[in-house]
Amino acid sequence: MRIRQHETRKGTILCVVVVVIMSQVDLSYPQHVFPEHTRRQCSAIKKSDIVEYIMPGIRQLLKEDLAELRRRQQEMLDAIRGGFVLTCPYGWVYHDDNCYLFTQHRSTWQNMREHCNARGGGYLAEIGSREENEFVKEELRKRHQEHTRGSVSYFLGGTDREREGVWKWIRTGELIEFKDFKPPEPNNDKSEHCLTLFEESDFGWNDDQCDKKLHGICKISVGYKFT
Ligand SMILES: [Ca+2]
Ligand SMILES: [Ca+2]
Repeated sequence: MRIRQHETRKGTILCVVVVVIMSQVDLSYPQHVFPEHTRRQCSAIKKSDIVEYIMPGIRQLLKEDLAELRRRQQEMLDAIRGGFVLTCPYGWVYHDDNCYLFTQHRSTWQNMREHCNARGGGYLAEIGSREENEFVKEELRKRHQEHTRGSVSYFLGGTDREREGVWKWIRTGELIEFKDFKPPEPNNDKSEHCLTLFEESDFGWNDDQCDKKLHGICKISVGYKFT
């Protein structure tokens, strides 16, 4: 009796598994895939059988996912208790572990550097890749869809004031490798030594005068301790 029960249970499990698999590839599975005795056995499967054999597995998976979510939540709480902010402050935009602030006010390049620094130790943005450049340009396009006339510029943290045509990031002194100047820029027209993104060229790069009052883009690492 016990052996018979065991075999019936095995057959039911087999049917449940086969039905689940075959229903993904062939909706007409019972008619030509299984022999007669298998079809009879499978047709006897009840909803309660599926609940008995499949649901425990699903419940276990849900438990594991929940445990993982709890672990990650705890990690975040620990980080916040340690004084580190893992998301950007209000008004900043998150991208790839960095926060970006697109200033609404305008000031000179030097004053904009100080403004960024006063915002929790940020700096005038450095752009290190085509992907990051595209992110920044897309953010600017969103902000200037209608209300400007192509004349808006945003300072970045690059300059060639030490040596004409040699572009460096002011914070680190490193040479700028990725560039997105749109010809005829950089043209050093009337001594332009500060790097901007210029709306007229769909926010391509431009050299502009450092004493102009323009918008700026501040940047800071997302793990930085804001004070
Ligand atoms: Ca220049
Ligand atoms: Ca220029």
